[in-house]
Amino acid sequence: MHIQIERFDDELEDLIKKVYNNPFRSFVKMNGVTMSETHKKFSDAIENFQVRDDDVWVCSIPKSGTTWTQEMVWCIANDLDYERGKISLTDRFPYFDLSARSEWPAILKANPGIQIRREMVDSVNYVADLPSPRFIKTHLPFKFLPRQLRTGEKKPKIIYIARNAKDTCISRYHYCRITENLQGSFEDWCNLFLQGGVMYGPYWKHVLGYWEQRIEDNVLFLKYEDMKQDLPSVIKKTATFLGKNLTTDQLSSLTEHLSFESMKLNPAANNEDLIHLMKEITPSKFEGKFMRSGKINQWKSEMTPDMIERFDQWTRENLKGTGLSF
Ligand code: PPS
Repeated sequence: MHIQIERFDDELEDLIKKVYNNPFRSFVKMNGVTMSETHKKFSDAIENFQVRDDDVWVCSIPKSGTTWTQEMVWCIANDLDYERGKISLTDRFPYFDLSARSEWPAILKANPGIQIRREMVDSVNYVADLPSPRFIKTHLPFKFLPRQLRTGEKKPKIIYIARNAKDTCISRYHYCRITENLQGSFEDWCNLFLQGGVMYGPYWKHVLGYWEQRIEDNVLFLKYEDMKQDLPSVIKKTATFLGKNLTTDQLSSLTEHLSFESMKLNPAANNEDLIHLMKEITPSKFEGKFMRSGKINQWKSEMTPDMIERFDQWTRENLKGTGLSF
């Protein structure tokens, strides 16, 4: 994939600088997407990554329910092996592009006391070396995926999880406030999100990039809202997609295992260690948990009517004629 770097327009550049006050963050517009500058260093390795047909990929834009989907997929694919599920999800289901999103060597140099794992600095090679079947998380837009995935040369299972844009924006704001020491107001953040200045944005390009792939046999497109509304149905659909059958008892135990309350208390899946690490790297005055609210329609109480209208208008424009709705 040929990487082309362009300038952000001045207004967006200023907003990015205002909102992110993080010495370890530097964003560029790469092939039309807001990406970490670090991505450039890994783009060849990602492009040429050797995909396997028995891989299972969970893809999303951050804060769409990735962790929830990963835990669901892993449990189904591993016949509900809750004992092995006590191993951290980070190990069971590593984050493919983790090293491409942050300047880990600079972070380590500035914070010699912190524990950085190999997959943070070299996630692509780390995942490459794992035995099959590999369970792989990525936030990369479809067009940034390894060539063998994009071209269909290899056909692993790909599960994309999407969430209402307003709730995704809110969830990401709270998360980044804790882990990135965000500056600026919530309104600034929403403006940044709408303008595509939040990493991996523009938001709808990411979602639609995968939505267009849903016709492929190896792609399953899920929505957070459906998981909230009827988790057993989504579990069944995912099990069928993964070629697994669940008994009624298994379905009910997995529904319980994946409830927000259970996952919040599950140290292998609640990402508390991640929040702790990020806070060590970029101290922030804000406190909070990764498993924060787990609700739909948060926007009703968190956004002004004017902001809601702007998001809705933008959503209508972007989804017109696509067949996708939220
Ligand atoms: S990340 O950092 O991109 O991997 O984050 P991601 O996992 O995509 O999204 C985090 C949000 O998902 C919520 N979550 C859940 N909601 C309902 N039920 C369960 N079991 C669950 N697990 C995670 C999590 O709370 C974040 O949403 P918010 O709205 O912030 O609570």
